[in-house]
Amino acid sequence: MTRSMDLRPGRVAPIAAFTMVETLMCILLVGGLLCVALNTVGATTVGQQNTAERGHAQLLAAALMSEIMQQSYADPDPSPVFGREPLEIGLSRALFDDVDDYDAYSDSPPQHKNGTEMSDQEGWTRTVAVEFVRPSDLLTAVGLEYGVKRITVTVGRVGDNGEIASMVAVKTGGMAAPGKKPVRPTEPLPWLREVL
Ligand SMILES: [Ca+2]
Ligand SMILES: [Ca+2]
Repeated sequence: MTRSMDLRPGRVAPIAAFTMVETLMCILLVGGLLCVALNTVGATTVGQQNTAERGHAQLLAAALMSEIMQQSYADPDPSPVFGREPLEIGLSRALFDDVDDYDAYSDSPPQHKNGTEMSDQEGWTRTVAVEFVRPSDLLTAVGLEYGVKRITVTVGRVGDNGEIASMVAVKTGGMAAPGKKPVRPTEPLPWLREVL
């Protein structure tokens, strides 16, 4: 941009201006900065949406887990089974009264316990898995009962294979509802072992 100016009398001083190359360089520079800014804004927006989705999914999982944890460890019927007892098979959870009734349960959109759909929850789905675990190893599902059931609630979007949020809790035979005979663990629970 620096040029020598002809200041002799009668000469008209040239007007300072950008060359075509300088103009193109400015356009490229501004365009590049604009792209970076838009990408940053886009990434921030997507991050906020993901955080909001995850928080919503966690609330849906917590609502169902809270309901499950209020149930008995085992059905009070004389012949309880793992899963739903015969009279509890239906479209809603209204008759569920022990934690393993919820095994393989799913709802989409999420429902209240009486079977009514939650408002404005279209597109969400919840699934439940209930498994036996050993008191000494809550991470590994086993085929025999040791007095501990692990409950996993998973929440996701319909059509998506991945989960957005999940929640895990355990229920022991010592947590039976009032009037229900507790199932005695066949080995001490880890925290009981430390106390004893
Ligand atoms: Ca049951
Ligand atoms: Ca039951």
